[in-house]
Amino acid sequence: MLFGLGLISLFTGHMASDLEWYSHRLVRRTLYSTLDGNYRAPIDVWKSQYSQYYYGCCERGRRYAPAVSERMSNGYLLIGTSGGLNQQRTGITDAVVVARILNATLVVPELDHHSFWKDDSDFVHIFDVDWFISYLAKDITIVRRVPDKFMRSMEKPPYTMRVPRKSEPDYYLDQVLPILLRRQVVQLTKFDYRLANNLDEDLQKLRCRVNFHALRFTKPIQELGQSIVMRMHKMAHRFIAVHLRFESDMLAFSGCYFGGGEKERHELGEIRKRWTTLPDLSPDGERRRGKCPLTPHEVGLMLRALGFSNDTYLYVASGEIYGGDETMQPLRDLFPNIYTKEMLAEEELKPFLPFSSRLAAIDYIVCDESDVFATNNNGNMAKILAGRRRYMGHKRTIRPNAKKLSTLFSARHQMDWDTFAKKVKACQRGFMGEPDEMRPGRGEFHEFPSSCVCKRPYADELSKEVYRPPKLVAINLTKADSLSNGIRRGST
Ligand SMILES: *[C@@H]1O[C@H](CO)[C@@H](O)[C@H](O)[C@H]1NC(C)=O
Ligand SMILES: *[C@@H]1O[C@H](CO)[C@@H](O)[C@H](O)[C@H]1NC(C)=O
Ligand SMILES: CC(=O)N[C@H]1CO[C@H](CO)[C@@H](O)[C@@H]1O
Repeated sequence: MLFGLGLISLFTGHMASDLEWYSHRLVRRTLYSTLDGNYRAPIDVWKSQYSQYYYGCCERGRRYAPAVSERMSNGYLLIGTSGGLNQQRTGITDAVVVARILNATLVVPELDHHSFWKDDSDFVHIFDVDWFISYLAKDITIVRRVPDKFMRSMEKPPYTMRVPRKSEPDYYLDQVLPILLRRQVVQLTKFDYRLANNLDEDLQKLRCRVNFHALRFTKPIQELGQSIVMRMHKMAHRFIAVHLRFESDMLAFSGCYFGGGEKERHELGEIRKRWTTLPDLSPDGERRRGKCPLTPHEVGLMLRALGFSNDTYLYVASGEIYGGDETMQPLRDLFPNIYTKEMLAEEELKPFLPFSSRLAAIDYIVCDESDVFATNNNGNMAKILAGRRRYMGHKRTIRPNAKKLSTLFSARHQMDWDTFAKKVKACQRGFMGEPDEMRPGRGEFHEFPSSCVCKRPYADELSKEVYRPPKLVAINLTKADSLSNGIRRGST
């Protein structure tokens, strides 16, 4: 099989990377199989052992064309983003790439003020706009607004259109470019994830430059976020940030049942009436399909089962938790050291309180800087941060395998703790933020920015070892030994 793949890799670069993936995977399997013959070695819950072999990379290629100047560009692109902070981030990222594809001048995007999150903040309130413009100066030209003299000379208001989600670059060249050339100003509305998942490498790397570098929060947001991180680190050498989506609206929308009896069914049912077009869902069916966010209690059980001890410090990033303290108590019982931004920065937080996006940005910073990031959901923030943390050196990121865990949670009382813990570990394999969990090109680019994750030369050395198994076993037994010791120490 390897020989076949190797041959194909002579012809296409793409297959070559698949081959690397396979061989790397094989090495890991061999590694694990030396431990108990069952590919089930424990992993270090705080840090991926393989992260050191990868680094983020998104430099411009050598033949990358310079940015088109405002004077030479094909026109001005106005963008209206949609959704909450993280959905808007994907929109801004794709807006930059679309401007590059069209040789357009990008006007600083407008943020959505009417989403569920209702926030009047503009781009300049959330993101450092000067940095955004200058960081991307070699990619595209960005201006704060369409020049006045231009606006005055326009006979009609700007042409407005809404492109389908995940459109190919050709769609923009065929459908948007002719209008841009004719009208000189085009406005794209409801703009979030509007470019295809797979683009050519230059454009994927541009996505990473925008998302991971050009979009920097404003100074007040950055400073408060960092000081909360410092306060956490002052108390604990390392901490887990847990992002809990457990607001009543969100739970009602999911159609799931969370064990709160008639009271919950009634309350969430009432909220659900707000949306007239929601389909009738079976709560059990949704749970089995892995569509339900974990309860705070379930998140706690998962983390404890994975091996985090009860003295671990947790930072909880969330909106208003449905059921409040009562819902949080079971998590607090499992992890007594729980902190939130409200607890760590009560006074300093006040100016931010009216702005949900700025609050979300502060949580984003703390979650990004945490040693371990865990979520109870698979929403936009979870995806965006999972991708970012891969790029930033595969910092441990734990996302629940809700489909498998749901069965396990419902059978929790039919087994002892050790059996439960072992099964949770097995369920979570492939959901721990390890470098090779996903094949390059699979998944959403924001979650797994494979074009912007490079391997250090040593990783290739390691891959080659697969052809010499005896030596491999000798090498890695040593490593595996110290690893499993680390785990045993960590869980006591
Ligand atoms: C954009 O400009 C480059 C040169 O910088 C040119 O090769 C390309 O064809 C232009 N594309 C469009 C859509 O104008
Ligand atoms: C952790 O659990 C142990 C018993 O297993 C208990 O003695 C200790 O007080 C707990 N620590 C915290 C911080 O609750
Ligand atoms: C040949 C080789 O790289 N062996 C390594 C196996 O792992 C141990 C423990 O980390 C290293 O000390 C060896 O150098």
